[in-house]
Amino acid sequence: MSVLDKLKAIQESALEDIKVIKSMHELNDVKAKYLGKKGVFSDVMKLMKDLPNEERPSFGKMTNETKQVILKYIEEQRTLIERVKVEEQLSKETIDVTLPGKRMSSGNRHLLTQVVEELEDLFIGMGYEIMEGPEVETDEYNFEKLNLPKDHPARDMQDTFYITEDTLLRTHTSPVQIRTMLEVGGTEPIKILCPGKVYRRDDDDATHSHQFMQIEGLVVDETTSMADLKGTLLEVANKMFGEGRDIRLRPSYFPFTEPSVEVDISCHNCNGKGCNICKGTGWIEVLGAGIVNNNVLEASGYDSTKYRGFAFGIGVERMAMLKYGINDIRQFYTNDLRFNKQFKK
Ligand code: 2U9
Repeated sequence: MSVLDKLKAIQESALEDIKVIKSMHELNDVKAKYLGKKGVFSDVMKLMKDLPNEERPSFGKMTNETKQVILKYIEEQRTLIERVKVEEQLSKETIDVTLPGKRMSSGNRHLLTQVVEELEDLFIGMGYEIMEGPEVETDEYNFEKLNLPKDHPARDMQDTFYITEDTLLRTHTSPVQIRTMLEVGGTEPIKILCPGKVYRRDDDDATHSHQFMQIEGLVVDETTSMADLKGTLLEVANKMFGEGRDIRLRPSYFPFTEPSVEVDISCHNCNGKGCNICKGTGWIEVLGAGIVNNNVLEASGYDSTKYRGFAFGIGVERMAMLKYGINDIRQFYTNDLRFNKQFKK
């Protein structure tokens, strides 16, 4: 067999091998078989030494041309394998537009979060700053500086979760106001809203929970008065329970405010006529408030002959229950989606 015939035979057998290949790794094997270092051509090159000198250049040229042709076959087959793979994938991924769609369910904010955010927006609109603080507090910030001396009944072990003799789970967000007053150092006015979780040693039932959300507000400046407090709370009543609400203040007692008031809103359900929500009175009690007790101002570095303040406290669950007609506070904490999803906006 002439050298030329031998090269032709190699080329043909390579073509036979290559055209049936279906995977990349087989193709790489065949490439190594023909063009690799120990491949078929390494044997061919050995023939060179038996050739007369003048035939060697043309033999070399022919060998290279054959190699190029085989490489071309390999590359063509590679393209073909890739195309088949893409086509297979495309046919597998075809979308059947006639299939019924899957309903995507989206979540929503918890009702308590919604009510807190609604109140925050309202107060930010009136120039308040939102302040937060720790839930584990000292007895001093939670009680002492709020005019609740050591023998005050509210400090009772029955009502408060004590951690040590001096540390406890805060029973209201008022220590956040104390911390702010101390930070400002009695030199500047304050206008803050303090939302957060608070804890009391209550037995849980439809209207009580050992943990609940409070929002307290505090304004301290040189001129503020009961009239400002009343105007602010009227705004809250109208924004939270609908335009046309009225409020009334009844005398009350809190150690941290003097005078203190309990605030009723005219019933949004019956417009004051009397219904089951307002128990026939036309009024609903929604929050407590008052003028900051001078002892409280002084205990946190404010000169009570120069500064005055008003403060209020809102139980967020109670406000949400009244607004949305919810009759059991435990609904807020059980994470029953049938409840939670009713408040999707
Ligand atoms: C400072 C001074 C005064 C906050 C106040 C109330 C009245 C009040 C209740 C509402 C429902 C608690 O969640 S509730 O049970 N709160 O009635 N809170 S005045 O007075 C302060 C707070 C901080 C420095």
